[in-house]
Amino acid sequence: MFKEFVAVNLSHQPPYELWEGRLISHAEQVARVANIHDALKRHNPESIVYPEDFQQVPLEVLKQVHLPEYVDYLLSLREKCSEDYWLASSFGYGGGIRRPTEEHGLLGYYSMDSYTPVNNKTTEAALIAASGAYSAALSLEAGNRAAYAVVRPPGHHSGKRNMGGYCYLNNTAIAAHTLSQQGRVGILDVDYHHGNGTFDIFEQNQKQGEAQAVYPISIHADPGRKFPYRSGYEDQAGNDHFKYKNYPLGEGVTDEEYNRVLLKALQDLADYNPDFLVVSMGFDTYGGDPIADFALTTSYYRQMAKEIMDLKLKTLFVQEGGYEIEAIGDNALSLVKGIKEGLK
Ligand code: OKP
Ligand code: ZN
Repeated sequence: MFKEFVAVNLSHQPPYELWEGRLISHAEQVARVANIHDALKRHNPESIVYPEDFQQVPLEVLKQVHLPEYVDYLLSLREKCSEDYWLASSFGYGGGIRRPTEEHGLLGYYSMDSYTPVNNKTTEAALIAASGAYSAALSLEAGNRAAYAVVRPPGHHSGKRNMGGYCYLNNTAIAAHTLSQQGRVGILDVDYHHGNGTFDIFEQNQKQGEAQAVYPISIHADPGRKFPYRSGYEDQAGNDHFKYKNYPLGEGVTDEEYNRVLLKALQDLADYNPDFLVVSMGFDTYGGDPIADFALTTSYYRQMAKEIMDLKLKTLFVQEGGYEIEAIGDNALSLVKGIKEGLK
C-alpha cells in the first residue's frame, strides 16, 4: 500500500526573503505543494490523506528531536507575533552565546539566516507539516510499504535548536526519529541543498549520549559554493559512534552523473542494513529550478524512485525543496510513478 499525506498550508506564505541584501519574493510558495497536490489528485485521489486525518505529532516527540527550549519558543510565536512577518537581523552564530531577552534578538538566537520569516501562523503550519511526516511514518509502522509526505514548509535545514532555509521543524528528522524506535533507519537526502539540520539533530542527540539507530546520507551542491555554506563536505563523515556521509557535487549535474552517485549512496545504505528508509525529497535538482543549478529531467525522478525502491525497504519520501512551480507537479507525478512501479 502507498499513501500520500498532503499539507498545502495555505495560511503560511512569507511575502519576502532577504537575499544578498535585497528583499525578493519568497521562493517557498503555496503553489509548490498546491501544484503537486493537483497532479496527484488527477492521478490517484483515493491514496491522499489530508490534515484532518493526520495524527498530531506529540509534543514529547518534538522535544526529543529538537531542543525543548526551541520548541517552546516556536510555540510561543503564536501569541508573540501578529500577522506581520519578522525576519532576524542578528544571528546566534557559534557557541557560547547567551539567550537574549529582547524579541528580535531572540528570533536571531534561534535562526540561521534571513530566508526564514515568522508570523503568528508560522508555527501552526510547521506543526501540520511535521504531523504529515509523522503520520506517514506511522503508516509504515502499520504495514504500508511506502508513503509520501507532500508537505510545506520544508524541514531539513531546521536543526536541534534552529530554524533556517525556509524550515522551522525538521519533518524528516521527526519521521526518522519515530521510525528509529522500531528499527534501523537510513536517511537519504536528495534535495539540492545539504540537509544540515537533519545531520545536526542526530549528531547532537548522539552527543547527549543516546545511541542513534540512523544513518544519514546527503547528495547536494558543494556547500563551499551554495547554501547552507556550513556543512556537507565529503570529509565530514561523523565519528565512531555516529556515522554519516556527504556527496557534494558541482554545477550542471546530469541524470547520468546523478544516478552514478545515487547508486553509491544506495549501496552505502544497503550496507547499513536498515529496516526503514526516509528520503528528503527535493525537486530543486530539476534543470529549470530558479535557485539551483543541477540539470535533472522530469523523467529521471521516476528512475530515481525505482532505484530507491529497489532497496526493498519500507520507504517514506518527505517533500523538501523544489521551486520551479510549472514543472513541480509533473516531477512529483514522475516520482510517484516510479514509487508505484517499485511496489511490485
Ligand atoms: C531550502 B531547501 C535564493 C536564496 C536561497 C535559501 C535556500 C533554502 C533552500 N532566493 N537560499 O533545501 O530547498
Ligand atoms: Zn533545497
